[in-house]
Amino acid sequence: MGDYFPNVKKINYEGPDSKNPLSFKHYRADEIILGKTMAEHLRFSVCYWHTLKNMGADPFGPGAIIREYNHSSDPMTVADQTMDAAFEFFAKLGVGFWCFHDRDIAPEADTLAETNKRLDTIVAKAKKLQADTGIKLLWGTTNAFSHRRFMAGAGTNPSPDVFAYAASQIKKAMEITCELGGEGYVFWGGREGYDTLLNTDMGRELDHLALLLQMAVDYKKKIGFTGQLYIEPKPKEPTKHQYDFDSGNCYAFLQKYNLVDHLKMNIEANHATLAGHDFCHELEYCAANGILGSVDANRGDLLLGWDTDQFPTNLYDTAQAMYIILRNGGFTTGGLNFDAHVRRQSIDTDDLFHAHIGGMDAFARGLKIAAKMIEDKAFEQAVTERYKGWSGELGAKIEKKQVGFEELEAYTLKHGEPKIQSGRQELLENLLNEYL
Ligand code: XLS
Ligand code: NI
Ligand code: NI
Repeated sequence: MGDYFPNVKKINYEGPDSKNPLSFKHYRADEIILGKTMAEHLRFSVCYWHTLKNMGADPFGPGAIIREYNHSSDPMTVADQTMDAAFEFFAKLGVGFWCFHDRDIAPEADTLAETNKRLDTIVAKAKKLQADTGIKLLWGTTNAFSHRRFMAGAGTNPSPDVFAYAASQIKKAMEITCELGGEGYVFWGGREGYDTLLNTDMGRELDHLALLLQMAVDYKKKIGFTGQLYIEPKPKEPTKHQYDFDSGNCYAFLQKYNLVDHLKMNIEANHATLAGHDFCHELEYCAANGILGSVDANRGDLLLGWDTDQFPTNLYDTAQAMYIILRNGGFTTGGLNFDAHVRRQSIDTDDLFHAHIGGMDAFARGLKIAAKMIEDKAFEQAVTERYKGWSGELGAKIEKKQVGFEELEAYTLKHGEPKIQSGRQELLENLLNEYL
């Protein structure tokens, strides 16, 4: 491990009264909530691409952040030092997991063979650091969107040669994820979408995307990789219209191509809002359909309207998100991965710690609030009450498919105008605020 963050020691829980900004006020890894530790519930993960590699570049200028591990002119020295810095950071923060894209951890060389060799070198190092620290890989993924060869997509590229390149890259990324004991593997559609329909055969592109995923499912079996596969929906950016628009859209795609048993969703908060939903809508949709897998924990900025990938700080969101996640049985293979980066002006290494500490405390509070909401059953009772008609005779007959239009018409003619009830939204919103 490195010594790239010398000013920061291990971050400890000091409680809500502490004035030390480099401490947790709410996240106490071993505190038991509803029968599990906070660490087991929250399964925090640091992402390599933002936390280690993002230097604050935006569409108007290059990065403004300078990191000690990033100085060498030799790209493999940078990769090696970055891995040391990464594990120093993970360990000081006290997270259990990390995530990476293949190209984050080792730079691309002139040929695929040479690139894969570089990956092997870095993966051997990561494996050792994982063993030394006990930090595990939540998921791995492929960057098949940055290189110019992927400008028109990877699986949906008009060229089968580019499709083949993407497949080769995913093959290797799945192998190294398996080698590192990864608990999952993510497919974010990168540039799988279109900028104009005038040059696009949408039906064919969707068929190809499904073929690529089917190959991944087959190869997973072949190499004995037992991690969970996920799709990460996102509606736009970089293309005007990404095919994996939202979880509803992805679910339809998976069903059409018989992939639904093999992939779950990795829901990113900022992608949910870009799709015109909110974070909780996407989580609840997945929970309702048995496809909730993992979470990219971040937030957007309503006024900017793009994927700003900010750290989550909003308790209203984290509490309601944890309420959904807990009622769905909690995470199994998934976790809360901070797919978030500090702002361009946050140039100090301390800022990286403040960002993650804030996100972890926001979710720790969310967890505690959600646990209390579950224990009190107030919201559960309100929902049960609202649907209680369905436990009566008529509701049961409809749900059991014992009646059709004719029987329901006869019932309505007999009983007349239905009784209606208040939705009680304001009451419930006020109640939620009592918990915050
Ligand atoms: C980009 C995505 C990406 C995925 C992993 O918007 O969020 O970071 O999480 O490829
Ligand atoms: Ni993401
Ligand atoms: Ni994002």
